[in-house]
Amino acid sequence: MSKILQKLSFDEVCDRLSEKKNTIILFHVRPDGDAVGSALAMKLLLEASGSSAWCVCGNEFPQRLAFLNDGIQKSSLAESIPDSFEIERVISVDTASSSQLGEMYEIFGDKIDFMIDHHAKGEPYADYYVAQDAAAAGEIVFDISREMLKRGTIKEIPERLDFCLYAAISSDTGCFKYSNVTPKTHICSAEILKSGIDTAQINRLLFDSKSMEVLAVEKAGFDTLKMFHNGKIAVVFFTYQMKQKLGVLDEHLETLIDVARSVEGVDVAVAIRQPGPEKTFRVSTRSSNAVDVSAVCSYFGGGGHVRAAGCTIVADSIEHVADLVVTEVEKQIF
Ligand SMILES: [Mn+2]
Repeated sequence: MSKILQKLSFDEVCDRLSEKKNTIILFHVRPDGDAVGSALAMKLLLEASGSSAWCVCGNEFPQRLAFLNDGIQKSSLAESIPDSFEIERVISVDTASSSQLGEMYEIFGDKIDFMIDHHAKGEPYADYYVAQDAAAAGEIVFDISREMLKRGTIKEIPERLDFCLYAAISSDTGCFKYSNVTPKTHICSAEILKSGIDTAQINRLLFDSKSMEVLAVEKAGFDTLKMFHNGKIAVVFFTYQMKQKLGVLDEHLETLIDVARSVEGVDVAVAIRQPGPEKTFRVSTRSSNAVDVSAVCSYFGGGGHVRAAGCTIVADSIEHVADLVVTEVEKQIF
């Protein structure tokens, strides 16, 4: 029997979070700046309100985001939960569907109290608060933090909280460049800036500095670039063989899609990568105009936002995956 999931109001979320409980905060696999930033901010917030909290993910905190978790929590793996930590509550942030929790769903799935998210096309797996107009989960955690301050649940905004939230918001908006940015996004950021954190440094670390591994991936990815539909669709590949040859990790492949997206005239960018030797391919898509890539990815069982979505496809070759995806994108263009 599946339990009936309840849609929560903002106040109900704040009420539940105000209860002092040892809390596990889950966030999605292949974590990005929003997942890590909003989870860490939630930990700081809960600790300030008298709860204990620990962030957990199926993957380790990515190396490139180490500036966020450094000094707050060393590891995000389930093994890192202290033995003395008696779990009383499990929540998730920035995670639209249970599959995005990876193996953590098997461990914690039936214990999740509620989820806080901002994705339009998710499948709730617990009681949920989903603010689809929020550019990042960080924006929601920002609102919660200010509400808890107003209520007196916390006495002050914890040190580092705004730092984590700014990184979360900047990360999910591509440094305030994407179409998900709203006046509210800037209002949150303006409030955060008042705390005097070095936002230029955060943005440099998030966007203007890349490891040699990431640059090697982009270089190799550039050589695979293929254009379709009169230059409106750009596709880049990254096979398991390339991954082994360059000795890079999955976390180094995140900007691969930017190679396709940066080509002049491109409306839809597609990055296809093969994480392991199996014929299972991860597809990321980005749209710069009205093309709904979440519809494309939903067709293959995935999901995401209108302009940023992903799916997994099993096929005999990476070229075949490209054909399948391009055909679906073309249906959306017309
Ligand atoms: Mn997000």
